[in-house]
Amino acid sequence: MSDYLQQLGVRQDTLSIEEKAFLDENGYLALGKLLSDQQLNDIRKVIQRLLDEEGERAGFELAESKYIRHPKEEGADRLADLVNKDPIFDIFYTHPRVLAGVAHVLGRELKLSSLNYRAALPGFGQQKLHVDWHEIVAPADYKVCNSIWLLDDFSAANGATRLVAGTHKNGKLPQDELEDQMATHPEEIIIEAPAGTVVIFNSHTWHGGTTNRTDKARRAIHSYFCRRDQPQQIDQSRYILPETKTRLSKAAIEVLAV
Ligand SMILES: O=C(O)CCC(=O)C(=O)O
Repeated sequence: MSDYLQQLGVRQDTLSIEEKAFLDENGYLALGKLLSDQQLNDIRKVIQRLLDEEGERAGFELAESKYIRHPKEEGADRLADLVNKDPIFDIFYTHPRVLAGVAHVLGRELKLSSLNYRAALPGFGQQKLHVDWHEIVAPADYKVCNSIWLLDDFSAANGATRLVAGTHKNGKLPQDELEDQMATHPEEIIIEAPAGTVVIFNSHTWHGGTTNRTDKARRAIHSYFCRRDQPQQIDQSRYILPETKTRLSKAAIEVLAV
């Protein structure tokens, strides 16, 4: 294990053999509830404060990135660069179980790509089934891996994420295979789980948002990682603030690769 992962508490057995096998086979893994109800309440308050403060500008960092093709999404609230917006978000890229899952997919040389918030607003949220990479990659040559942190209970009704298990290994891209990427896929599964749950998914697994048919926002944070030899979605060196550098451990700074 790389030193910085070890220092952050990642061990060979941080994920069980069964969990690793499930992730290999299906391209995703539910890690259980990693955030307490108190943490969830505190995080939701900070998110609301940022949405109020940033208003129309919210998520502007996405538009500044050349690695994000669709920075704006109708009916979705977005916030970006959470790394520099409150210490409450430190856990999202230093939690040993998340790092162990990402390291299992990408190998030990990994870094944070972006830490963003996405909420599917009532009536919106359906996305194309997609992968987060522009081309097919060989199995075991994965470049990107995501973790979704549920800030609300996810259900089939409120715009939970969908995934087509095993597609990270099929050597096919959804845009080449599907007539309608927006349509429900016969084999898709919906992540239904309580708030506080974290689900890792290999970003080469076909996935996407679904429509929120309730009257409340469906909120989540995406802690998105890439291999160390790949560009970050949000250039962490460009945005890092002195107070973030002072606050974080050397190992956490390594995860940001700044
Ligand atoms: O928030 C979700 O449910 C999935 C979001 C996603 O895959 C994306 O924005 O690319």
